[in-house]
Amino acid sequence: MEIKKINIGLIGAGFMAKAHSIAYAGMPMFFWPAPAIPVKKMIVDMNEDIARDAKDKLGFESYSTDWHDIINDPSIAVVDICTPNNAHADIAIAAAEAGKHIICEKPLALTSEQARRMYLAAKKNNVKTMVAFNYRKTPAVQLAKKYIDEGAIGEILDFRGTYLQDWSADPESPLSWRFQKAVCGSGALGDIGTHVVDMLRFLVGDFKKVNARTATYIKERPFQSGMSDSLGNARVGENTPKKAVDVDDQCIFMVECANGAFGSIEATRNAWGRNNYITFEIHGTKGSIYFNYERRDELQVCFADDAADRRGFRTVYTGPNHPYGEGLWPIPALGIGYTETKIIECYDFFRALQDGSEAAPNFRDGYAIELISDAILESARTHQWVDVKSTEE
Ligand code: SOE
Repeated sequence: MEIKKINIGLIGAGFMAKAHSIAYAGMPMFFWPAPAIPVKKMIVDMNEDIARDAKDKLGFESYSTDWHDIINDPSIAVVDICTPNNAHADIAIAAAEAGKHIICEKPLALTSEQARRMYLAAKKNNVKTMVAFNYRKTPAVQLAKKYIDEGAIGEILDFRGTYLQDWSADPESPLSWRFQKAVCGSGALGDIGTHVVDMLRFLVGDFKKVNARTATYIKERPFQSGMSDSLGNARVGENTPKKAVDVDDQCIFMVECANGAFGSIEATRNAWGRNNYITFEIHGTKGSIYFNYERRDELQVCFADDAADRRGFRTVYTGPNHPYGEGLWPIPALGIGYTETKIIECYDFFRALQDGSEAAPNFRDGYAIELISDAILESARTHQWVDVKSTEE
């Protein structure tokens, strides 16, 4: 069987470049016949040593230090943006104008205004887009969506979500780009809170209003220049001057959804002992669902219709009978990892290219999440409920 090859140009050779490159290689091995064979054509990093190394390590055919080389290469059909957030908009808009399909790391942009321009450029040029909110691709999260859509927990009443990490809890960990508003846009909110927003929008529905508080507990950190980031593990030398942190360490907010459900979400990278603690619990009129990414093979469910003497949370281990099970592992509980979520993300994107459907989450979702983030930050300033603007306003 002849399967189409699609050339990829990837920009930004850090942590995410590794995750996406593994996904390009692995996707056809899991999902066969694959919707396309991704070909790792060119990788770009501003730092030539990093770019050259990444080419060899991640298996690209060529490298460059200038992302325009990807935009100007007519053989490249997909642009993959893995840079820090401040570079997303320029690259994505140039890629859309060159007619290239785009995968962009999260959050989509520095501001909702940038996100809007990205969304409109993609729409005008009719290119497919994906924002890499990969956690919704976890099979257990997709199973939660299936149960909800089938009505298995009835009408959703309320929910709560968390994303807790501890890699920035040490005040001596560096002020990397993730703490500089001009580069990242916002702190814990944009970096990790948006993942939970994406999952709960996907599961529960559109957010209508929010009421938020944010805090910056560690007011200054040793300054780290450049775009590399080892997530709290780096040390920048004892006498490194400190600079002010101008983004949130923590955000907590209440949500009212368009369908009437209420919820709360919290995000922090300063919760000692918590590593990648992404959780949600959703209560409906006929049951409840609980998920914790640190136990991502499992979905806990309770169905009100169970006999009274056996009602309670049960654990379903995802496997071949669950979403994406046809391509993953042959028995439940062999272990879903971060890589599998990225492989599924890649599969969904190439399926959209193949059949012309919309990928999800796409730039419209990414823009909607920027509008939610705006409302959260405004509410944190005013201490009022703030309405979330619609992407169509
Ligand atoms: C740092 O908080 C980070 O790398 C996030 O940026 C990612 O989106 C998350 O998946 C892991 O943690």
